Amino acid sequence: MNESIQKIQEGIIEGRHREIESLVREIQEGLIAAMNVVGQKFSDGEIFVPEMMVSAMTMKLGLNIVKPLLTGKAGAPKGTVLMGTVKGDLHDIGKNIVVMMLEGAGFQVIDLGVDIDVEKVVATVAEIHPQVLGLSALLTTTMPEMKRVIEELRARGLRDRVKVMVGGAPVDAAFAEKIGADGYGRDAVQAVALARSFVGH
Ligand code: B1M
Repeated sequence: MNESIQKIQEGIIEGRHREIESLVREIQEGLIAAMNVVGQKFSDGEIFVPEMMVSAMTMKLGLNIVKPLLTGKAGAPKGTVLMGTVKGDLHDIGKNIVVMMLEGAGFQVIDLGVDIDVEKVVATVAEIHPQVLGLSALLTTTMPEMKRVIEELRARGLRDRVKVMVGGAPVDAAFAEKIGADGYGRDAVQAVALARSFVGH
């Protein structure tokens, strides 16, 4: 068995949570680096959308293999996180990693998927009362949807009932603050830390 996978398994079995986070971060960084190469080739006109899709599908297959390692813990859920990629945006690889890591950390995650409109997000918050709402965006053109969700939560009197965390490659802490989110996760590990801080675990 690959040495890093074996270390991860041992870490999970023995509950060494500090170590596991850095090991999983290494794997994630490896996956993201590969997708960055794909993105660069796309920007340089060396590959086109079909090739980018094949790489994305390949990455998803890889993630499916890693998933059991990331979501192995049992016990009472730490809290509920509602997740989704915003309207107009179909990118879900990063969101799916965040979902897996949150599940692995003991959260119950309701994943609305991609291209989720504001109304759907807000209606689901009203219905299931999650402690945390996580929004992902990969396109600069779809980032404003995050602000719309927050504004709509405010308009319906729901803003104080849920912590909002945002993430995705073009998003940063300054943007999160500007739109009135409660936090920004640079990667899945930070997203888990943030969700934990929101629910007090
Ligand atoms: Co698209 N795409 N894409 N794409 N794509 C980018 C994002 C792009 C940067 C490529 C480029 O030009 N270099 C560019 C955006 C430019 C911009 O907005 N300025 C781009 C474009 C232009 C497009 C299209 C418009 C192309 C076209 O059709 N002409 C189109 C748009 C479709 C749409 O969404 N409406 C499009 C389509 C696609 C595919 C469908 C082919 C495919 C997506 C498949 C899928 O997701 N199921 C795809 C892909 C694969 C990419 C790249 C190559 C890789 C994205 C990725 O999966 N990264 C991307 C280039 C790049 O980023 N290098 C690109 C790996 C992933 C693990 O990282 O998503 O950042 P990431 O997630 C991280 C963190 O950001 C964070 O944690 C994750 C794990 O560490 N995170 C969160 C993410 N969400 C979080 C939420 C949190 C917290 C942390 O809290 C809630």
